[in-house]
Amino acid sequence: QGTGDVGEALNFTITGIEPGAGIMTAAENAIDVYGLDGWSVSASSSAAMTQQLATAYESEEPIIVTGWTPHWKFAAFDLKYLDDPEGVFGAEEVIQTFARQGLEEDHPTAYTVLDNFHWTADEMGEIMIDINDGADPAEAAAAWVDANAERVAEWTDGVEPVDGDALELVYVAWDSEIASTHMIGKVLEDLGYNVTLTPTEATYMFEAVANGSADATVAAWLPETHAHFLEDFGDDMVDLGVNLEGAKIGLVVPSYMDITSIEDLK
Ligand code: PBE
Repeated sequence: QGTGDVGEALNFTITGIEPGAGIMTAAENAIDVYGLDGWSVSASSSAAMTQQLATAYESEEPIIVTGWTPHWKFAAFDLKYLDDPEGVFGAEEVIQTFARQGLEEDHPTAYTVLDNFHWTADEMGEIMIDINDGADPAEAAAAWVDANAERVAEWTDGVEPVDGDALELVYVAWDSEIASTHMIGKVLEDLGYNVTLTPTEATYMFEAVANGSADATVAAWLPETHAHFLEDFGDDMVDLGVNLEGAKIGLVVPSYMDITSIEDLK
């Protein structure tokens, strides 16, 4: 199959996720930067994207998705990132935690735990894979917290338990963030908080933390993916630092496809 055929076979469409995700903006930029005339990125949802990926994969059909790591799809399917010689999708990303102003004074226990929270892509992957295998996110998170008491103790060591204080974490329903938010939410529940997990769109996630209507998010991808949100809201949030290293975004295809670079889509 010549690379020109890939575009035709795909109707010149990259399978995207939720509008508002940083990776959607990056994919649009890639179309510009690489001069992929006629190509577009279809917006849908993360769940729809992985469904289409699974369907294509089963019949070894071509598909290009907006993909990211950590994600269970790399465990479930044999996939590869397309090379990005222009660096449109950035290099290595990290995931950061942001709190609302005043959280440290109002809820010092939660603030300390969120500040301490740091784990690996593999650890996040354990929960994601569980959820993809059919576990309820809350149950998968609870099972992981139970099985990883030593890890959790690194974050909770020396903090004072509370008695039912309300706490709200905001996130977007990306698979990675479903896993992390449910996990840290469970840790905070176990310390006595009455935790609400609120799924929303990316802009509102940052806006809610910036205007103080939510307490924190563990779902900020930097330095590239959410840079534009940080410009808008960064000054009004408290940066609690990196909670995961080694994240990445890009265009992802099944390994059986014979293209290797975004340039091959021209
Ligand atoms: N993602 C997952 C998000 C950040 C986390 C890569 C889909 C985004 O593109 O904004």
